[in-house]
Amino acid sequence: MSSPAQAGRKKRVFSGMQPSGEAHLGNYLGALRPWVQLQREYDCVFCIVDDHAITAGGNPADMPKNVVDLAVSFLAVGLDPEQAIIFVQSDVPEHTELAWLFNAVTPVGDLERMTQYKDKAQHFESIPAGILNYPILQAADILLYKGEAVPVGEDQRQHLELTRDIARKFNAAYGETFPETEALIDKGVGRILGLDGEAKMSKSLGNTVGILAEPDEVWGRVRTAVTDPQRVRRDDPGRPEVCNVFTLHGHFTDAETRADIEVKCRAGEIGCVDCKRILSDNIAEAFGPIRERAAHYRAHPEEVRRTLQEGAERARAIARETMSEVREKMGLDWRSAIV
Ligand code: AQP
Repeated sequence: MSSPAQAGRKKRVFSGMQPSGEAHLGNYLGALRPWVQLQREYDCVFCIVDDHAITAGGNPADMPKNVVDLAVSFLAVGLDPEQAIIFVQSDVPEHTELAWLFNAVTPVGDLERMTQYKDKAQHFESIPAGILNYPILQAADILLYKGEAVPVGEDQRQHLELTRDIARKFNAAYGETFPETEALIDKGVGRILGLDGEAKMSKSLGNTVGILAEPDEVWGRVRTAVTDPQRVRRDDPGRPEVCNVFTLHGHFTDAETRADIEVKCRAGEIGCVDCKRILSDNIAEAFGPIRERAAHYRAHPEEVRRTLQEGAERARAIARETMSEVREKMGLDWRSAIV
C-alpha cells in the first residue's frame, strides 16, 4: 500500500455523528466546527450514523426526522458536499456487513474492557449486544473507507485503539488490507459540560443548547444553567473557576467582556441572570448565520435529499470495492471455486 503522500493524494478522514437528537453546541465546538476545517485539508467522509443510534433505543418514529435535521445542521455549519462525502450510514449496508466480518477477529474481552461500554452497560438490566459491539461498527465505519485518520476526543481514543487492533489482526489473518488509522487529536475545546454543569453536554441528557435554536429558545435553555452552587444571593461573591456558565463564555464572549464579568462576579457586582443573559445573546448571535443557512435548507429539502443521495452513491462506490477485496480475502467468494 503506498502512502497518501507517495500517491500524491490527501489522506482520508472518516467521522460520524449520531442522529440521536438536535445537534448542540458541544457537537459544534467538539466536532462540526473542526470538521469544516478538516474538509479543506483531507479527503473527508462525514456520516450520519443511524445504525449506531438504534443502540440508544429511541423511538423509531423520530429517526427519519432526526436524520434530516442533522443533515440540515451539517450543511448549515458549512460541511460542503463539493469537498466531502456526506451520507447516511444505513444507505450503505456494507457498514454492517463489514462489522459482522470483523467479529471474526475481535476478542470479546477487548470489547468488555471499553470504558464507554462499562458506563453505558450500567443503564441496562439486560445489556443489548449492540452496546458491546458498538466499537466494531465504528471500526467498520472507518476501515470501509480505509480511513487513515479520524478526529477523536479523549473519550474516543480507546475505540480508535480497538480499530487499529482490528485492522492489525485482520491484516495478519487475511493479508495486508487496512491502514492503521491515526488519531487527529482534538487539541481544541475538550469536553463541553452540559447546562447541569456536571455531565458532558449530550443529546440524550437534555442538558444542551441546540445550534439551530432561536434566540428566545437559547435564552430559555441558558437561564436554566447551573452556576456556582455557593452563590445564593445576587450580591454573593462568585467563583468563576467553578462556574460552567463562565467556562461557556470562553467560547462565545470576547476577552475584554469576560475579564469584566470575572471581576464583577468575584465582587458580587453582576448577578448570574445578567451573566447568563450576556452568554445567551452571544450564543444566539454566533449561531445566527448557521440558523439562516438552516432555514434555507429547510425551505429546500430537495437540496438536502440530493446531497444525501449523491453522498451515498459516492460512499457505496468505495464501500463496494473494499468489500469485494475483503470477501475474497476471507474466502467468501464461492464462485472462484467454479471454473
Ligand atoms: N459535550 C461535548 N463536548 C465536546 N464534544 C462533543 N461531542 C459530543 N458531545 C460533546 C462530539 O460530537 C461528536 C459526535 O457525537 P455523537 O453524536 O456521535 O455521539 P456523542 O459523543 O455520544 O454525542 P452526544 O451528544 O453525547 O450524543 P448521545 O447523547 O446520543 O450519546 C463526537 O466527535 C463527540 O466527541
